Amino acid sequence: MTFTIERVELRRIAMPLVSPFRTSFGSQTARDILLVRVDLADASGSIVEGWGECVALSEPSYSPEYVDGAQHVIVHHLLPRLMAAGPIEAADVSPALAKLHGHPMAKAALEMAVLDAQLRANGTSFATFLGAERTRIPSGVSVGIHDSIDELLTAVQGYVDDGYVRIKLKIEPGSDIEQVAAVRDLIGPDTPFQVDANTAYRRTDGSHLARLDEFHLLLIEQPLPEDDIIGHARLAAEVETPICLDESLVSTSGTADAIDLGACEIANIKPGRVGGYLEAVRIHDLCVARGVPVWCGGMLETGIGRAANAALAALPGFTLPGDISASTRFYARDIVTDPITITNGHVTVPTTAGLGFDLDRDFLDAVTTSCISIDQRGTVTEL
Ligand code: NPG
Repeated sequence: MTFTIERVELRRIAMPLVSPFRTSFGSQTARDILLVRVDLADASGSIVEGWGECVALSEPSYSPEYVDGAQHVIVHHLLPRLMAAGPIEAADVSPALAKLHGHPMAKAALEMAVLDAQLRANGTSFATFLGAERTRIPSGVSVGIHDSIDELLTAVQGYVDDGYVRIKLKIEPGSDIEQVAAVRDLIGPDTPFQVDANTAYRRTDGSHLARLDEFHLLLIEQPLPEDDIIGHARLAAEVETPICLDESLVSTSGTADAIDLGACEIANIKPGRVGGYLEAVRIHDLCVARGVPVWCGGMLETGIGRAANAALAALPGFTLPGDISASTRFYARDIVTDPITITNGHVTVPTTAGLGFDLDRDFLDAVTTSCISIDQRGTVTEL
């Protein structure tokens, strides 16, 4: 079934974080998030609404995208193409936008909104649509860089008490070996534990990173700059701990190359980074065929993206716990009435029609900072 896009709404929301989140590329205390609402009409003219969440940050610090740029490219470049494409379904979004380079997070948000609307129209859950096999998934937590080891251990202990089954620690030069040793000591030898460098190291850091081997980590995530695939392959040969790529993986073909070169022993899949959930599934399928374990990354999503990620992570190739923590890990209150929670270290995969969330409209309005509407002719109206 295909649909006509009647109207698109771009809404910005301000969401304070419960505690600052520091990575090697910066510290965040709040998220400025772009939400996309599409109103689709089916052949009989019935309208169904769908929502997507753009994971771009305020600044181009994780990748070249940033939220103001994402909004601009959607209004001025992506939507005109999409509206001109005629009746569509979610699978048509990426091909319709393929001539426009880059901007995967903006494209992903549009595809996501169409997918949500389409699934709601069909009364199908995202998990069913994907062929997800599990009803619950293990939940990992991502722990930021802390000023002192005492503060770090207090934070980690809190997450262990919350039940998280896997700890991921952000590292950077000067905040790595000692911190990893202290956390390993606290959580014991059996708790799954991994680190994430967000590109903070250089090729010459191989022998330093090999010092992490003794802590039996699941993986070292993205130690080198995203374009340094050969460097990651060399590092994978030098370090026993498996090398996992995040920022480097932006497409199925690029992931295949990284695997072939020996640079990607484990893959972090983030739908926003690769241009959408449908490309994420293709990367998952490739990794399964190549025997590469995958896990689902997170971008501090609200209940919209968190619900969709939980369904994606229920696919069989996601054999490692993902960064799909409870909504309360980052937000005191979510914009959905059914926020993701964890029970015995696991998240229940949503089963409702659509991507699997129900908006809390009053709270959504309360956190909205701006809202525009775009009609089929491209006319923009401030709401
Ligand atoms: O649980 O949503 C989460 C956060 C997981 O650490 C996390 N994300 O580099 O993977 C990352 C990091 C990130 C967050 C990157 C926000 C970019 C933006």
